[in-house]
Amino acid sequence: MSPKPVIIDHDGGHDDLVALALLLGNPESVKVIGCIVTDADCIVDHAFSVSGKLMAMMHATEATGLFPVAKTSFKGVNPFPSEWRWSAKNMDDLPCVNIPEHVTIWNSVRDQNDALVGEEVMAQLVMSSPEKVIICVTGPLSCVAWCIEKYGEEFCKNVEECVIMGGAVDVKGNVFIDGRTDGSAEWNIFWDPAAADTVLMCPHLKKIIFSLDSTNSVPVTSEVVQKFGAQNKYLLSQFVASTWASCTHVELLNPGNGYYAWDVLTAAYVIDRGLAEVEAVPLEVVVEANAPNEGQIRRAADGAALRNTYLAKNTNAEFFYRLALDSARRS
Ligand code: AGV
Ligand code: CA
Repeated sequence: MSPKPVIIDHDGGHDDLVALALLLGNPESVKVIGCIVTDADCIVDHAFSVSGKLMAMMHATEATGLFPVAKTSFKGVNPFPSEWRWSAKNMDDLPCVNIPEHVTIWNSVRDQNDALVGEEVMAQLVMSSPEKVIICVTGPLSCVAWCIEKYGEEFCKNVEECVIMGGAVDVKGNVFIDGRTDGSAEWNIFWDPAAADTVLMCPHLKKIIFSLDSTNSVPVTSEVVQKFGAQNKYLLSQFVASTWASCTHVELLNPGNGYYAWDVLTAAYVIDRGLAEVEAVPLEVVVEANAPNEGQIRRAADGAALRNTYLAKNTNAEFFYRLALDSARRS
């Protein structure tokens, strides 16, 4: 089977960029045709740069194709904590993504990508694709919502499915702001609840949701990260391991609220459906501004058939970690 066309729509966190690396490391199964970056869990110029450097690295060493890397214009309703937003800056400085010959490739296409508008690029890539496209969303849903609102069915009919990291359904969320939130929302949805509402309510778009219910099975642990030492000769492996290595302290600082491979699991499912099971579950978003549970995703009373939403469950964690290790033996 020829590789499936995939757009990754991310927001520049550690695991967003590992998710991109994982997709790029599986060219037999997926062909990345676009990378859309939003100024949410990052400062967007840094995440734009790391994305381009990874693309260039894989182009130089594995002959994967170049594709548009485009920043969106969205600003969140509820911004991410500013201290989280610097991680892409650190990734941009890693030696493995700064090999001179690779950076030269990125620099030769950087300006033309810098001039793009992410939301327009997503719409055009989807609507002009000869084959239906999979969209892997590892940040807020603002861009997909914009495409639905602007182009409706013309856009939706060429999307195979949208595989989304977001929300917490039967488990606690991860937005804890003292005196403001009750901890039921998850950050990607909280950033732009109205966008999540537009996407979840759209009957024409098939959604597969990796909420905290499924991602809680895949913490980023020292045990997993240290296994990458055995394959450190590969640049892609160096990138994944260095990036994940800067996340393993989070659980120690905040027991029970550590760093997970949220986005990486979501992207891995695009590569291999064996990683989780899915169940049709009607979901709705709390959009009320300033409510303690603003941005919560919860089970809706009805509308299962209409909403076209599937919730991932029963994650196969061992299989996931193995896939992450295997995929990184490239470049
Ligand atoms: O809620 C998970 C989402 C994922 O898309 N992001 C991080 C992943 O990229 C927000 C987030 C939750 N906890 C975080 C987050 C933390 N401790 N540091 C950075 N981002
Ligand atoms: Ca993310």
